[in-house]
Amino acid sequence: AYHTLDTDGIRAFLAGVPALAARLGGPAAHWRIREVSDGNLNNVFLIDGPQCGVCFKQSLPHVRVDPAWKMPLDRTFYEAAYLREIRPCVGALTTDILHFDPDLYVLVVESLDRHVVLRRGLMAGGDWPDAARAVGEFVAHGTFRTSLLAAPFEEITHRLDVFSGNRTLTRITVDLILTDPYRDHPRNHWISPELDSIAAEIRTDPRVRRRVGAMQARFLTCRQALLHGDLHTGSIMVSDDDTRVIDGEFACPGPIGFDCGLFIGNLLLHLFACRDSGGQDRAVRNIVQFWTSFHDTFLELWRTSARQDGNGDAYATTLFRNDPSGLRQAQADFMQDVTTDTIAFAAMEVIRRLVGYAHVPDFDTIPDLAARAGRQGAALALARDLLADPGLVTSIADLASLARDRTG
Ligand code: SR1
Ligand code: MG
Repeated sequence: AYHTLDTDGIRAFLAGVPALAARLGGPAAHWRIREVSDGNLNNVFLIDGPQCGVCFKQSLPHVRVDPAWKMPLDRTFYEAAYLREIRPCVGALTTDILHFDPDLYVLVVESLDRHVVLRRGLMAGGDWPDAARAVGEFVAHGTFRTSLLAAPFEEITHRLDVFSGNRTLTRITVDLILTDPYRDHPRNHWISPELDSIAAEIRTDPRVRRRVGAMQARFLTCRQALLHGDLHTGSIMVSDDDTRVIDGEFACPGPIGFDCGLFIGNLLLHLFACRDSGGQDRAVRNIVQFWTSFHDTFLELWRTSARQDGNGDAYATTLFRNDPSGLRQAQADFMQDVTTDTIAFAAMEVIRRLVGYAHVPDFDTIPDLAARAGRQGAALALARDLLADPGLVTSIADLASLARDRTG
């Protein structure tokens, strides 16, 4: 019997789960309950007890920020499934799942109340020198270990098939990221008329259309690994000495470059929103550090698996046992494909966050609307060029330095 819980309901719910009540400690009446809902979809509360805190998340039967947009409740089921699948792969780079209630679609995880959301921290001018490296490690471990490089196809397809059922949120991704910005749709919006012409150019350029079509097919047909599916800077919590990836409700099988592209796309948005050169330098450094960490960790996992006669069915160890240079070339080819996907998905993330449905607040730090539109237009022009000309940049280092040049 699903119903949306208010603070009294949350208190009663937690008191009724012995392990959670014991974790919080003390009498339930003493628990402090705060709503911290920040994303577009769910209700989120932090509950502090005398001993410990927990984070409570509940699906709503609609989009949180748009109650007229009705939506099935299954997203916390997939987030719980993702945490169960990924936590053994990435350890403390994500949160520990404490409880899932399949009737109320309630997910309870450990509380990160000494952390801040990376996007908000970056907007305030903060610097977390280790965060991008940690996110790269998260993506490398999470994707390698759920790919056919790591285990036989029977095991991997069985694990990925669960997430093929995440149709509600995959539909959101297909519409909001991969389709709507490239057609006339009432969900698309932007404030500044200065963006009209670049938005129109993006829709009418036949080279962009061909590339977007190819990336739609890539997202929907390339079941390379289990993806987080919504890896933007609002899905990352940071403290001085800790980084966690949260909010895995969009988890689905897909191309690894989709996760990398969304993260880099959001760092590009932050770069274009930064007006001081120190902030721009940090944004570029974060892009390069993320990629280096992802790339090096992924390949190290692959090499280790090959040395230990890993039993993945793709790039099977037996093929390369006496051919180390062949393995190195195969790895380079594989990574070039991931790089190409990453650049295209990063461009598509930039576009959808500026002229699609779900915008990002990064540019709100520029109070002058004309100046803001100038920066947004420059980000859109870069994204358009990246999609129109796949040869414009072929490495993430070149992408970061071209973006830096384009910030003026
Ligand atoms: C209706 S959901 C809009 C966006 O919010 C989520 O965080 C995802 O990014 C989704 O595309
Ligand atoms: Mg989210």
